[in-house]
Amino acid sequence: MGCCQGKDQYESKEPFVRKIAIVGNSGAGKTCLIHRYIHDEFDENTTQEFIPTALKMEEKAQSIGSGKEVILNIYDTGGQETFRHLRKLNYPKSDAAIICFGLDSEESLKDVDKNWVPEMRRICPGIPLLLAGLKKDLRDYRVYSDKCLPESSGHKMAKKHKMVGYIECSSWNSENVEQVFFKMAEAAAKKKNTKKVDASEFGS
Ligand SMILES: Nc1nc2c(ncn2[C@@H]2O[C@H](COP(=O)(O)OP(=O)(O)OP(=O)(O)O)[C@@H](O)[C@H]2O)c(=O)[nH]1
Ligand SMILES: [Mg+2]
Repeated sequence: MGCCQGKDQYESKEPFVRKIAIVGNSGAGKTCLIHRYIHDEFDENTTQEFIPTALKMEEKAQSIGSGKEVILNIYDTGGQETFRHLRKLNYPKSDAAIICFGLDSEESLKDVDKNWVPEMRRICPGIPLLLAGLKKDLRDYRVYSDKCLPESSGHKMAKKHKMVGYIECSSWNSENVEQVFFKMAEAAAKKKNTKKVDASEFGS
């Protein structure tokens, strides 16, 4: 076995690469989550004008403890229906996925159940999925707090789909953002022999 594969790779101190897909409804806050993680700042441009993503890749080395590092190739996929085909072309070879919803949007949580988990499970069977509830800061504002989903609904959804966990975070104030990627990197690093599926099998 080569130095960059399977058990040897996870146990070695050398950094290795994992492809992480970030999926969820348009407007859930995926691009802001990645921007906060990579640049440690809130993406202020998004407050002036909402710019939907098509597809974007960012890279960052994430420590997973005991001196080990994983290079995360983070694929930001646009949640809009227009980008459905582009998303599906990009999913294969993902080692793990963060499925996102906005804590202020019940519809975005319903779509985790209806669209995002089934889509990922079908195209990337067996990869670890982490559920992330975004915009946690909105709970601190009285005008939004009543509208925000309770923490229990995220835990319930993660349990239903046997995801590796549920984390609520805020790209606005950075709460728990690092934890989301730490948890995902850890799970992706442990995952071996992911079944790779060719995108051409899935049509549009
Ligand atoms: N209050 C608050 N607003 C946020 C947060 N994250 C994102 N937003 C806002 O939510 C909106 C959508 O954010 P994006 O990150 O662009 O959403 P997206 O999921 O990437 O959307 P698509 O690219 O279309 O799939 C923007 O107006 C952001 O400013 C957050 O943590 N807190
Ligand atoms: Mg985006």
